[in-house]
Amino acid sequence: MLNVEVLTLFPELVEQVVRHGIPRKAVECGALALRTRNFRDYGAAGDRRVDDRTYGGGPGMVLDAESLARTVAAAKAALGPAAKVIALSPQGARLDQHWVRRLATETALVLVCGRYEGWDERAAGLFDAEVSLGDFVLSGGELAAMAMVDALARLLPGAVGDQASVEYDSFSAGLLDHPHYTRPEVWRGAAVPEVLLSGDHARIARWRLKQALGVTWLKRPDLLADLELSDEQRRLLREYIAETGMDQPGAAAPAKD
Ligand code: 9WO
Repeated sequence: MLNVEVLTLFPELVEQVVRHGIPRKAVECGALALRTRNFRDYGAAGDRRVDDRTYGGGPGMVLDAESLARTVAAAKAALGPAAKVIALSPQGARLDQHWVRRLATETALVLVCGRYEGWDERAAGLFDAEVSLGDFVLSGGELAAMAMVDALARLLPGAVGDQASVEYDSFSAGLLDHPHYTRPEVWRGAAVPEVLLSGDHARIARWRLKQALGVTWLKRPDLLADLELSDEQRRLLREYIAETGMDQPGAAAPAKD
């Protein structure tokens, strides 16, 4: 059971994440609880004001440290002192599936969503970690927090009907996903690979692993560099490279004559 509190000026935005799909199922089956807490209910000035002008001048406002600290304290009082406090910001460490897997084993998380130009730097000591989805700026941390909740929800036991589909998913082995096909067998002249129609499950599994290795080699050689491939995986990748006639990571397919 994972308890998540999201601290935000836009609670109704964040609550949307559990209205659909896997996050909704995770809540329904009791694997996930999502609550929001509005900084405005903890305004340090005694009113609903939680932002102030920046020292040093310039445009823009920042969340003041005391309002943020009070909101975090209320969240920790609700969730218990073991709750990890994570801020979403472009300054954070890059979130990846390793991080998501580790966070999914926690019992309580507080996700802090900044707005405006961010928060008073003196409040950053309240965070156990700062996390970023990538090198871009949003108008606030909410969409990043929602993405995190979604990524966490699908790892919680019970949330995904077929747990095998989580295990075999993209990134489960540090690889990109293999290609997928559905009906019809021939679409605009393009046929489904014969092996997928064979009913030979061992052969299909081998083909899929080979494709996953090959696609990762082509599109994300950096991911492959982080892996220790087994002898079998090496052999499959060599086969993929031989079959597709490409011998350089990132190389385009040679022109067919
Ligand atoms: C605003 C800004 C304005 C001019 C130049 C640089 C600037 N940076 C920011 C900024 O970082 N604003 C943040 C808005 C303050 C914290 C919450 N906000 C946020 C979070 N924007 N983007 C994220 C985010 C979070 C996770 N992954 C990617 C982006």
